[in-house]
Amino acid sequence: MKSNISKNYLLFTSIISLIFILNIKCSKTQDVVPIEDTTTPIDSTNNVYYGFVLNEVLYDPPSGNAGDANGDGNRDANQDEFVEFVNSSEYSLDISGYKLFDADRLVTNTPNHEFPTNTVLSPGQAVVVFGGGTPNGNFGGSLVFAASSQVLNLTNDEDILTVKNSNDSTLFSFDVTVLSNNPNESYTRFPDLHGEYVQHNSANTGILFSPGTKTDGSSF
Ligand SMILES: [Ca+2]
Ligand SMILES: [Ca+2]
Ligand SMILES: [Ca+2]
Ligand SMILES: [Ca+2]
Repeated sequence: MKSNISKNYLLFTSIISLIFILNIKCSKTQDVVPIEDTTTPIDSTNNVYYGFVLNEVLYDPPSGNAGDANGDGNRDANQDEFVEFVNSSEYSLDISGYKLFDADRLVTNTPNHEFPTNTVLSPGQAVVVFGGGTPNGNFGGSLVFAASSQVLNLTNDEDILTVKNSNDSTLFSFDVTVLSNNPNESYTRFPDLHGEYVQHNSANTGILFSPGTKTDGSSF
């Protein structure tokens, strides 16, 4: 009888422990998990990382008012550049300490942008980093930053954007060079998140970029 009680008690505590462990695992934020090699240029779909997708890049803001991507009323070739990432996972994603570099800054290991502490992306949420200025708008409810160094410096004719995590491991890079035809619009994955990179206007006619939203202007 005593033995049965012990067995039942052991079974009970084991189940409780298992539930506890599973619960911790589910509520925890998840690190980015590479699902493919990402050394290939951006004209390939290989550089998709589970949970942190580079969905859109504007390295060549259109001239004139049409190029005021950050919505601050001033078109600036550097300030209106942006990159858009999306948490495509079902977990919250802590990107604190993630860093963005252009080719020059990678050499000197001084990031163009470093996400501040407590930067957490909800499942499905986007984050946009502009080159600078004072971003003004809703941007689909995404997190919005101006680059911490005040410039992304994505050189139009030849450059590489590199993304590192908080451990300074390279997650992936985006090679502008293969697309360096002065598009005066962004490159976006189309369909969003999973497609190849295309010029934005070919995904949504007349719309040159969509910081924080899908190509059709809806929220992620
Ligand atoms: Ca540029
Ligand atoms: Ca602007
Ligand atoms: Ca550059
Ligand atoms: Ca977009």
